[in-house]
Amino acid sequence: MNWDVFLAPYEQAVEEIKIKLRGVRKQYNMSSTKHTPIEFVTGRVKPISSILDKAKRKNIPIEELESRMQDLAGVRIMCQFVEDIDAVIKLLRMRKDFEIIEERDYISDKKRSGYRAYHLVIKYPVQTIDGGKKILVEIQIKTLAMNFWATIEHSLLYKYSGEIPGNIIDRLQRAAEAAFRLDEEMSKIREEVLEAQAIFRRKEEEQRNH
Ligand code: 0O2
Repeated sequence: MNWDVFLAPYEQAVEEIKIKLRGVRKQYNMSSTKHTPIEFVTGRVKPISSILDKAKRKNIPIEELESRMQDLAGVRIMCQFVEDIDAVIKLLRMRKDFEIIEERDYISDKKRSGYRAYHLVIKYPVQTIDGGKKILVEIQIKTLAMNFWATIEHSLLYKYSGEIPGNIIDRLQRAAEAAFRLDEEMSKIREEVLEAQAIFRRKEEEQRNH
């Protein structure tokens, strides 16, 4: 298996999607009335060691990775408020440059670990020197609080090779509840925050036009 060649279209897809979504954010930021539902975007191609671990765990033969491992290419969209997640989903559903083939709502139905996020799997067309190719990309949409929790839990999973001790699992559950409450509280003051951000944007615009 030549991993560089195999993963090249995934690298390309991640870079292209990041640029497109950052463009969406820029368009919102140029408007003095609209709040951007996208706080920031990150992306990665799964490291080879993680691909091999997951393939083993899920019994996926190497030759079936392309069709069965949906997150070889992964893009994360971070939002300030839970309400923004719905706006981003709507925005993605409207796009014509890829096809959504699956949606997993771990917000209405959180995972047992406490993980919350909205996942979409898309079929994204990339152009290669051998012609066009459609590849799977997983888009995760999260609030900043959801992302904070998932990042910490992910490091602990790595540290303990998936077997996190019971007392830490309990703490993570409590932290997940706290992150949920933080999102709820922030939603309640959302209008105030949006107004403050709009004032700030208008001031910046005035300065730019001076
Ligand atoms: P990495 O290192 O982020 O690439 P499964 O692994 O069976 O749970 P599946 O069927 O591949 O998941 O799809 P799913 O549930 O959409 O999960 C894919 C990715 O979502 C994971 O990739 C994680 O990035 C994230 N994720 C899902 N569940 C959890 C969780 O409980 N905690 C954290 N921190 N992240 C989660 P990988 O390959 O597991 O890991």
